Amino acid sequence: MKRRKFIKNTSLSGLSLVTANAFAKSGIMQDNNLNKIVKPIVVATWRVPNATKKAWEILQDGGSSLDAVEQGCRIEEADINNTSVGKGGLPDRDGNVTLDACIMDKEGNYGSVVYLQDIVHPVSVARKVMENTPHVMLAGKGAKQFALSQGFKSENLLTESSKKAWEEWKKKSEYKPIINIENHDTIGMLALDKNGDLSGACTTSGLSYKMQGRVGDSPIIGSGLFVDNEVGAATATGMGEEVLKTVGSFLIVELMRQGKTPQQACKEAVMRIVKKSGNRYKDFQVGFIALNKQGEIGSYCIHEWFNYQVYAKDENKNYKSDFYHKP
Ligand code: SD4
Repeated sequence: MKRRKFIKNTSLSGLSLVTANAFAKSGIMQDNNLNKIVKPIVVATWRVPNATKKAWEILQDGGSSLDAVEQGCRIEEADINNTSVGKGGLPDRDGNVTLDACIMDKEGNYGSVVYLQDIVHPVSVARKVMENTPHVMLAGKGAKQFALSQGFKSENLLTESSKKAWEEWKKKSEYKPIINIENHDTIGMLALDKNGDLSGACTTSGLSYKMQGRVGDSPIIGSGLFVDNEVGAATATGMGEEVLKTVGSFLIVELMRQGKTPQQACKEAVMRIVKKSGNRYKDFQVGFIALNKQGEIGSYCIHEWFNYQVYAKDENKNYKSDFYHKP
């Protein structure tokens, strides 16, 4: 499904929209099912019910939040219809599919890969970086070499349809990243397991038709993802350059540490980006989700139609995020 259509479709989801609007008005997640301490729980950016379902099954079985977020993200990485993640992800302007991902556990350990090519599951490579190397981040050729050494298979990630889309884009070849809201659906996933431990992961093919070599916020600790098991976790989607400038996910976790709710913290992080951008925020999207130790969630974005998926209390639901720009 084309991103634009997808966004429009989400806008028409009747009942859930009514519920979501109620949340949007309050600015705080107030679903009666979710306002007590909730665990296990998993929350992810965008509409990814299959990914949260996978994570939920692991959490329900008593599995760790780390396994849950890794396995959940893998669902989207393998889905060739998701054009922003893993196989089927749109390439850079030269036709290379380059992937960024990271993962962070309850102890604050972190693993990340940037500019990884030909490997379907960068989130799992990131986990191997975390667990099997003395480093936290591997890039490009070295990341691929490491992945192969760990048993990952090399395969072409450019599908027929992503190749076609790239060829279509090349006709105009506007040599700047397209920064509208249609090309953002990185998956960022946060989970709290039955033990009350938090983990998070984030995986993306980055902005479509980016310059070759470009890396966004998603694999960068504190920007695309941050987890502090004493406090909470946060993850970002949207224009990575803007998230990087404010180290958005770390900021949200620190704000929660100071007593803000996940919702208040997400809003403040978005507002910082908006303020610093002058008028430019009108041209890009940024969205955050956050989850604290109590299982409370929050979400805020610049433009309408960012949504997020929550699996808690046996229900897998999608919510519309509250947003800043209300023209
Ligand atoms: C990036 N934040 O590479 C990512 C893009 C994104 O859905 O969120 N895409 O900047």
